[in-house]
Amino acid sequence: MQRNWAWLVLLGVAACGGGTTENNNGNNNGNNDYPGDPGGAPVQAATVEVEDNRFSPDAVVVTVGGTVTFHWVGGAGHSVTPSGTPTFSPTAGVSYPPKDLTVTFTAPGVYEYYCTIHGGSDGYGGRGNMLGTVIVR
Ligand SMILES: [Cu+2]
Repeated sequence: MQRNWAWLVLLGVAACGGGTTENNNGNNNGNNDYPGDPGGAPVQAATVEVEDNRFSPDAVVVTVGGTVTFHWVGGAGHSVTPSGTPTFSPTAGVSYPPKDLTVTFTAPGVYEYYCTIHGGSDGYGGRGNMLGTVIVR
């Protein structure tokens, strides 16, 4: 009986723990999970490709005052829309290549965003296909 309980605890951790820690960049069909902190040193300037239908990479880490440039490469339309707090600007409505959007992040935080077409129906929290995170530290 003791062993059975241990297995249940392990299963519970596996089922609940992935949402906030894993980074699913290996999923080519979308960013279905919460894009977690990829770790590593923050960079001054990061680029995120806006693809069909994912942000790649779906999580970047930049310095305070650093920039993220979103670069549209997909054939379908995609937006870069902040979700929740903190927010950021400028943003981009549904757009097509050739387009670049550069955002400067002036305060530390975890900035969540999504595509209004391919993200969750209720934004970032819906865990739709196109979710991204900018971590500023
Ligand atoms: Cu999209």
